[in-house]
Amino acid sequence: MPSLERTIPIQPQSSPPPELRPVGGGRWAVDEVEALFALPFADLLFRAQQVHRQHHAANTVQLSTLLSIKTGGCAEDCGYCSQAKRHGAVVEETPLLDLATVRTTAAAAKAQGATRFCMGAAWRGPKQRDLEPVLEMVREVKALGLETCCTLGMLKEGQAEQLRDAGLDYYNHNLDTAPEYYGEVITTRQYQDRLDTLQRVRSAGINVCCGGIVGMGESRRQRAALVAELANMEPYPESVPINNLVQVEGTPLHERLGGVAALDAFEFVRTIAVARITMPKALVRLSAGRRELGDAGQALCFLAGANSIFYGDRLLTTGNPDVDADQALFAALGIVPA
Ligand code: SAM
Ligand code: DTB
Ligand code: SF4
Repeated sequence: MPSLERTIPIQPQSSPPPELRPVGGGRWAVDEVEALFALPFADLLFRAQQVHRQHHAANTVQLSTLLSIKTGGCAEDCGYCSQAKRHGAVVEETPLLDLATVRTTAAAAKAQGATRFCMGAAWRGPKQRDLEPVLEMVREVKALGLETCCTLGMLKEGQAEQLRDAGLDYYNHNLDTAPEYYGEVITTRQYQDRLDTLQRVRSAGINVCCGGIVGMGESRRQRAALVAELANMEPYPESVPINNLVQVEGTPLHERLGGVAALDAFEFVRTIAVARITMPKALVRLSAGRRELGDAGQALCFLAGANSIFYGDRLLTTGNPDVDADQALFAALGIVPA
């Protein structure tokens, strides 16, 4: 077979890539991030690929598996969430799982190829009596040779250190949306509460996993503001989950948006690309909403610089592509799990 070089002449680039750093002393202005969003689609993806290949191995994707260790009955009022008690029990409540179940599920995730195991609990934040059994879970999962991650809500003084000492590698706590849209989605806690927990995680020396949700009815400028907020953290998060809202019946956002996707797939892909450009070294995780995107949409997300996914048939309370479907997609795209 003739080589590609011989059959397809490679066009030299007409000009060097434009400056990708923010101009304002290292911080990203919302205007600058919005300008990235506004680029022609192919130019945006081209830039994102350039940044991606400077900082990461091409064609590799990191796999994280999620487990809901305590489901439903949450006191908060997050408008997107199936687990808030006040939304009328959209999901069945389940108390904290026992250690053996967590161990077995984590071992199965590892056998399927996951490298990180993330345990999520529907709490505003853990009480000390809640934290003790979770520390045991972290020790067990770590002992299996997996990276450990927890998402337990807001942490109080000293709790991050306990998690670190148990072997926690990452703590997931999302900013969720732009500061100016936050009050439209959640009223029972403030943006500053989220930032305070993230600071506690950072100070304890745990890696930060922090991203948000798009498709909640926010404007493009507000999406840009969320990305700017993440990118301007010092340092920016090691992992950045970008969730496309899963509209769950019974939640206020489902009611507001009527079950109709608020974003087209291209805008979601753009969000991934902008996250990649502004946070070059982060793992950018293509998170909730993969089933709705389909294979072609996901392929564009990988092209835009996503290099991590939630892997396994369930997220917390909603579905996720089957492991077999993901394996087939990786094979079709030549992707190798990292
Ligand atoms: N209760 C803890 C908290 O809120 O921090 C941890 C679990 S909470 C379910 C973790 C994250 O999942 C949320 O911050 C949100 O970003 C994401 N999430 C929850 N429901 C979602 C949905 N329906 N669609 C997309 N992302 C969602
Ligand atoms: C994150 O950013 N997304 C995950 C994880 N962190 C905890 C959760 C997605 C939840 C999707 C809706 C559900 O399954 O309940
Ligand atoms: Fe509770 Fe977390 Fe759901 Fe908010 S996102 S209602 S804090 S489980």
